[in-house]
Amino acid sequence: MKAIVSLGANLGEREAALNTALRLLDALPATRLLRVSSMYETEAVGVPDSQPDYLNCVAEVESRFSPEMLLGMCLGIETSLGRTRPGEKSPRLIDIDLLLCADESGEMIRHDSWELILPHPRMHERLFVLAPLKELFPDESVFGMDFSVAFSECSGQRIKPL
Ligand code: PH2
Ligand code: MG
Ligand code: MG
Repeated sequence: MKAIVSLGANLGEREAALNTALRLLDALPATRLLRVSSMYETEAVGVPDSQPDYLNCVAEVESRFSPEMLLGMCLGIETSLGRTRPGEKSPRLIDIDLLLCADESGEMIRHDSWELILPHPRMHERLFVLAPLKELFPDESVFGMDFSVAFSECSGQRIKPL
């Protein structure tokens, strides 16, 4: 399958954390990194308090694992980079989320379990996801899902390429 992964960090050495996470993703068994967007400095979106800016990027990955298995391995990479979980929306050293997956025929995979919802339910509200995604998919469509309207509707969020 193919997966679109979102990476973010707003604590510590953010750029190093994203680069290490990307390297570890590519080093997972039966998994390889296909493409990575630029990095963007972004305002923290949807958090209750004021937080440091994030560094964000998205990547396209190919994997023989299921979405849930791949997510489990992403969480393992987060832990290996020192991620702790003091609260749900607290600042973090690294966050790796699955946004979208497609099966071997390119068909988008829908999934809804306690651990994982695909497509990611909040991706449409987040310029820090959609701007790097547009870099990889310039026609604003990924796995048959059009994100052009969503992209134009969240254009107010502060974001700048690194
Ligand atoms: N992640 C969140 C909440 N808010 N804001 C930005 N800019 N970037 C993120 O990666 C991010 C966020 C929850 O994971
Ligand atoms: Mg997240
Ligand atoms: Mg996460």
